[in-house]
Amino acid sequence: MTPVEFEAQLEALHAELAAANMAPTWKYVSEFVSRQPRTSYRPWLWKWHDVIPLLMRAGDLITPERGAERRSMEHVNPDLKPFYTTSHTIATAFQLVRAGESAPAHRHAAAAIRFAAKSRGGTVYTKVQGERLYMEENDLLLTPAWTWHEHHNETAHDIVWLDALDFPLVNLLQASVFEPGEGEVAPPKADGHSNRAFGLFRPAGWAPYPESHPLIRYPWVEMRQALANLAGERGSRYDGLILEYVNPANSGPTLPTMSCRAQWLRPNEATDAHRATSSTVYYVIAGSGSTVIDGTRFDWAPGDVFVVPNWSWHEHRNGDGDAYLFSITDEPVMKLLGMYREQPYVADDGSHRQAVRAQF
Ligand code: GTQ
Ligand code: FE2
Repeated sequence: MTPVEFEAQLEALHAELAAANMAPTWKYVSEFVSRQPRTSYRPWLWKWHDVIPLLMRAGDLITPERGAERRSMEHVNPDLKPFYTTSHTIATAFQLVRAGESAPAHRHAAAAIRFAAKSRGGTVYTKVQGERLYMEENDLLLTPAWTWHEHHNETAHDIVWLDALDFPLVNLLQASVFEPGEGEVAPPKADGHSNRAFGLFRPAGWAPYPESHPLIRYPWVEMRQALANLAGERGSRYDGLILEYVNPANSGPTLPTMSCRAQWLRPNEATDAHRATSSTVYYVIAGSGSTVIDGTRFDWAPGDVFVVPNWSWHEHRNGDGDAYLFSITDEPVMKLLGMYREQPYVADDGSHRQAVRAQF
């Protein structure tokens, strides 16, 4: 066989394989199993001051009476527009519930968390499986997969919170289910039921401890105090003092698909860079600083939201005050599936911090 004949026969074979819905691994193996994780989207940052005026305009235009089930706005990564998602596994949104409004009960396969970004407290709550979870500012509430949830604001003030859902992952797995609620969706429970019965202490043998997510409200005052108690510690070289919101039933992550964390960056603290196969969305609770992601510096201030894609180098640099970040990561998914990997960053000169090439 001459080289020319060989090429012709190979090309003919490839064409017939394609026609038979087969693909030659010898040609495409690097498409199937790439040498490094491939990330299909870029880091991005949404400024509070750009986004909130839009949410307020929706507050006037979109009302429950006009059939809006929820008044929330998704943070859509410019590279993930067809999916309306923030990272490839997590979608965050800001939701506005005006004074006196409520949003009806529903449940879905996608799990959700709410972080009460702007609340003046009082009778504003999400009812989860019949239990009212009140929202003081910066509290974390959980709506685990397939739990009934409805929102109520009985105060005289508007509330804005951050939603995070795992629907990108649910949709990738083609497992989405949604059910609207009608009438009483779950037997009512007393206020504080979960935290009293299933929090730090549990009934010893005389009442069931069945719920896979017993704790569904995490007050900010307690997280803030827990961080303050660690003031003398160095913390993580990549994140400073960072704590995970734990599921007390199994000491595992907040939810099977999303781990929530809060971190305290002390004045002028600068962390080392690393990357991991997980992706993370951050919400800035307080303070201002920057995060360098793959050589681009993202400056953040209170209320801003930014996404660190999977396998992207990132490090945090705080300003000269205290900073607090809240974050949601898909790390538990990757760990559960045995796909979690991380790598420390080392520059040619041995430094663990990135050179900044561009500024967002
Ligand atoms: O509040 O139940 O941002 O179901 C997206 C889907 C919020 C909610 C979102 C939802 C909700
Ligand atoms: Fe929902």
